[in-house]
Amino acid sequence: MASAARDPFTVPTRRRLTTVLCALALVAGATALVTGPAAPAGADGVEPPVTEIIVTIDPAVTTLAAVNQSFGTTLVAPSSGLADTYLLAVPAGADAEALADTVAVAPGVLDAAVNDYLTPPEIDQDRVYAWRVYAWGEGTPVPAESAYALDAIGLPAAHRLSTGTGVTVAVIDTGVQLDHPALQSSLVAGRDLVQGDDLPADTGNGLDDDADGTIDEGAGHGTHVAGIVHQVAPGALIMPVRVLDDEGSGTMWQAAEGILWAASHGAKVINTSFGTHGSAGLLKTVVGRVTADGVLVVGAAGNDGKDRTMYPAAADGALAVASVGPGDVVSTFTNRGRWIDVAAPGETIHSAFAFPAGSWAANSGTSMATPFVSGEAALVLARRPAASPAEVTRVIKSTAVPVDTANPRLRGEFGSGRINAAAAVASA
Ligand SMILES: [Ca+2]
Ligand SMILES: [Ca+2]
Repeated sequence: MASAARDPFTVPTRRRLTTVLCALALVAGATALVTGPAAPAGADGVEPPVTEIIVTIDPAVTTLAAVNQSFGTTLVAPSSGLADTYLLAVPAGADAEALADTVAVAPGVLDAAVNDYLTPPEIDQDRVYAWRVYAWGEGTPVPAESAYALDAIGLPAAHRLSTGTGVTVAVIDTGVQLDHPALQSSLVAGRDLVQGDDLPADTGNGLDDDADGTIDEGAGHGTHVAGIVHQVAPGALIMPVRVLDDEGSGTMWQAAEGILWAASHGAKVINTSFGTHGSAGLLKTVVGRVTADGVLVVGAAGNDGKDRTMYPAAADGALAVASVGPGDVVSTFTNRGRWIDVAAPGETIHSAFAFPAGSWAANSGTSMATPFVSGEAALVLARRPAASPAEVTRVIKSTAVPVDTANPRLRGEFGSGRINAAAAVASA
């Protein structure tokens, strides 16, 4: 089971979008527990140099042609949803960062930044999480170590009032195993922005493309996240949008395009279990845009174990989600701070997995906590389809349970506290 090696998504050398994944367990048959080979700690991936910049202009002052002429850049693509915003290739040999700084202060340029890499927080080579994988089977019981999560948020009671029927949740991630038996019937058409096609499958190529010593460490992340949304909101539809490759790496532009695509194709909730610690102007703009259009963005807080903002979670309008374990004790890996909105279970979370195909696995991370909140939002929206992102946020936050008592040394660092889906649905 070579698959058991998929590990932490992190943001290695460059400011990649960090996805937050943790430990998964794989059990073959009903008995054998198989743990994959550990990833070599500290082996940072080697990302190719950034060769693109993202530029927004004021068309009353300048033109794209004038920018390209001045700086030797060439158009790669216009934004699919933002006016006057372009992805440009820098001239061969040019330093993208330096060029972005120069372009940013040119007349008529409103913003210019490098098209940085992004990754899920779990893909962090300094933090080795082991996926624990279980073979798929109808009726496979949720392991006891994982059952606390569903109880903590009052899911059985919530499901008596809502299962999320009629609400589409987009999972912007590594794709989803499209024929996974747990998910197949819930999936709607999605988009693969890594390969540029309509099949956002969550697959690996068997190669260590980023030369960090771990093969396809990103693959499986999106399937696991989608499986959590499905457990929380089994009546909701899931829209897979692939912006991260099998090494867990994507770009700011791909993430932004994925969010825009989902919002314009019917998603009411967008799950972003990845992020960047770097300059995220484009992501802030995109979150603002889709929020104004009535779409709620839910984002992982990150797995750095400290007060460190990650985008899109920290963007205005997005719901930032931290992680707690049993008893509402906050996870050692979770990011924290005044910018956090809520916390959700994120330790040893049992969900669908793609390696081997059709399996289940357990993992930990703020990437796992985030889809609990996305699923909760779907439960609320099924009851109140016209609710705005701000109204859904208000319901989720006002019904959350404070965690200060369980974490006295971290008072005020986890927003409104741990979500309570039963209370949220009852008050929706
Ligand atoms: Ca790798
Ligand atoms: Ca690969």
